[in-house]
Amino acid sequence: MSNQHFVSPDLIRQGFSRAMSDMYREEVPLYGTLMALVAQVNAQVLEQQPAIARHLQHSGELQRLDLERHGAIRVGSAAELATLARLFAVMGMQPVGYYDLTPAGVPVHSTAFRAVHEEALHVSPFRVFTSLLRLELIDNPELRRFAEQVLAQRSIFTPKALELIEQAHAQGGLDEHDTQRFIQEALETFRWHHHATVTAAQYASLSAQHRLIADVVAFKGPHINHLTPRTLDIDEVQRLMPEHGITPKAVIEGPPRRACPILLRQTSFKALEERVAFTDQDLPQGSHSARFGEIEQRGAALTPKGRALYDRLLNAARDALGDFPSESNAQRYNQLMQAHFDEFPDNHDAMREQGLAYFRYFVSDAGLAARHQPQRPTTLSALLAAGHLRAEPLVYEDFLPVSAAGIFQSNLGDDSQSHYAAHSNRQAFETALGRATLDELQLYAQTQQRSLEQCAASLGLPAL
Ligand code: OOG
Ligand code: NI
Repeated sequence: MSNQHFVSPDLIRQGFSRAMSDMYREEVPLYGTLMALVAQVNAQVLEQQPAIARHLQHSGELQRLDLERHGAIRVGSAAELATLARLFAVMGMQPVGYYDLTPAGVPVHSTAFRAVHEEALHVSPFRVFTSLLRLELIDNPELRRFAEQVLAQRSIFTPKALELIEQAHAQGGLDEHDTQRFIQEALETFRWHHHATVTAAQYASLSAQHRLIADVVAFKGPHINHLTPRTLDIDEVQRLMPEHGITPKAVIEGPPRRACPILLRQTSFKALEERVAFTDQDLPQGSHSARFGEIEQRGAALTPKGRALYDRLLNAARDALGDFPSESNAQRYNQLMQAHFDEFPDNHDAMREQGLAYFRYFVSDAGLAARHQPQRPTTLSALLAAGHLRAEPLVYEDFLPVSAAGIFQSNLGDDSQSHYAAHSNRQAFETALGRATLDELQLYAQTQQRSLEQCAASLGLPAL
């Protein structure tokens, strides 16, 4: 069959991300408020800081900024995770990274489904942080069996979604008509359900084991629990949130504020209490909180060396605090973070020269104009110094385990600290997923390498 009528997976993802955002805004009006606030602050930053606007224009991030968001879901079984991987693959999303949340007392391990090539990311950087419940961590065998049984009985995908996933994989794509249908059907998996699949008493015992277990097991599907827009100034949005009736968590997760942002900074606000009906109730009489709001600011992707430095400084600041960051020690935590991160160079040249971050290289007009001059520079550093090449840091497309744990914790309530002796188990996760997760560092290195090769080709140089 000819594939010329297939819609590109990148456009399917773009359409799906929009449809998801529309659905969530309808379900959670506060998300609309947050989107408006983020858009307002982003416009202000672009107007007041032309250097940032220029950088985002050069790197292509400006064009994708308003489309940019991530969501999160939690599933209960290997079969659910494996089918989700096939669903996301239809939209060009692959599992990147492995995050073990058990050290932070959250009984899940996770990956992020996202596009992997810079051109695909440019069309739609939509990502979904996807967690698999580790049922083996439920220490009560009876409750564990009950949870397994309940999960085995549900199907989180509509029959038509399953059919279209199979069709897309068999044919190698979907045409326009099937794409629209696929988006609508796939959306159903992520919808909120007011009716639980267990009785009030069963919900209570699942919740007593861990609130997250109740959230995954007691409902028909893995409702999207937040959608996070990208802001250019997270401190400013955090400051303005209370004026809009939103109370953010006490500390911003991730690195401190810097002139040159790195990795990812995030803050969230508490889950909503929502009315739900248990199977022994006709009307919604119970309540459950799962859905919350979050914002993020993204910065440069770090190399293994940069990441090791980040992890060391973060751990040192947290050790010095001696406790989990919270409302009561937020100010001291911020001071400690600022002080420790003094050691992390805060300008792009130093970050590049010391090999701390990944960059993309672009040929400048001057570089092109000089390409036939015999005396022109030919090494990377000389080309940069002469202004023939420009370097832009690669934006971090992934997540951070310590931050994710903080986001989980703040939304589950502070009473839910649990301790698990279990080890991280990437292999079990990948067996459930039905494939290996991709290494994010390799993806950044490949993008950097491709940009060097393109620059070399445009300048007529053998290699850079
Ligand atoms: C996911 C929490 C992690 C992030 O941005 O790090 C997360 C969840 O609560 O399911 O969304
Ligand atoms: Ni998130």
